[in-house]
Amino acid sequence: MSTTYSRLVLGLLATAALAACAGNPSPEGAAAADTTAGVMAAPAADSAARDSAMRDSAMRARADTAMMPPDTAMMPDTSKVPPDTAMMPPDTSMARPDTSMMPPARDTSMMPPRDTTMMPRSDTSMAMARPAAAVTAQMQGPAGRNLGTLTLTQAGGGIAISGRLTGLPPGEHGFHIHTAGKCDGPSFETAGPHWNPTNRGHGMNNPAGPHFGDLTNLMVGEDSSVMVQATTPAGTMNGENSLLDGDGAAVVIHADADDYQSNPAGNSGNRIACGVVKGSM
Ligand SMILES: [Cu+2]
Repeated sequence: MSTTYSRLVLGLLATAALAACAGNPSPEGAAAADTTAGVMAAPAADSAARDSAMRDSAMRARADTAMMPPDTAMMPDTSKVPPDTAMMPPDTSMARPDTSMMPPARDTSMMPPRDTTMMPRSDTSMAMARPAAAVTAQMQGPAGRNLGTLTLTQAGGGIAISGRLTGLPPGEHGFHIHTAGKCDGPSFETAGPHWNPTNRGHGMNNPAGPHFGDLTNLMVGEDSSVMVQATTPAGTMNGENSLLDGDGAAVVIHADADDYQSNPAGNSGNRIACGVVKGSM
């Protein structure tokens, strides 16, 4: 076989292979073209070398036979597309774990408190008030000074009140929930009488008592602060005879100690602090 004839055969084979390759842009197709054309650089690992070798082969074939379509020499470039495309799925799969990891982290931190507070209550009337599942009373002095915030929660047979207050006169002070959600200083008379939906007498030591709103006296320290931890003898946040009724409620502190039996407020004197109960559960 003469050199010229051999080149002609190789050129024809390369043309056929490249034409086939054009219809199959996969790297496997390009590799098949290399093998069929007998290109010496075929073992080269990188596609750049392979492209270069194929281009050389195509140019030789064109020079010898003039049968090679000009644009066929460009075809090996299409073999560069599949590698780029093959890189994209890993990128997409990399983004997926990040997205799937983040929502659970948020959900885990947010869900338990809501679930825990929502679970015991199953009646539909409370479902309406779910967005703000907290009830508080920001206590203020006669001139409007902020003394601290108390938190109210449903606790067994009554309403539990807790929090830290400051700026109060040291000593023992009557402490009640009054029936109206209004705290107009300096007398706070707008808070009305004690929360007493069942019309009982005042005080735990009163045979006819107590009021739902009766609480144990606050013992304010010499530093004028007190840690409040008290529970009403009865009452609920919602439903019949509830704290969160139409006119609301207020937490009130008196100047003197409550004797737990005298009507209507245990001889506890003036109202020196008041906080409107706000929120819902
Ligand atoms: Cu009172």
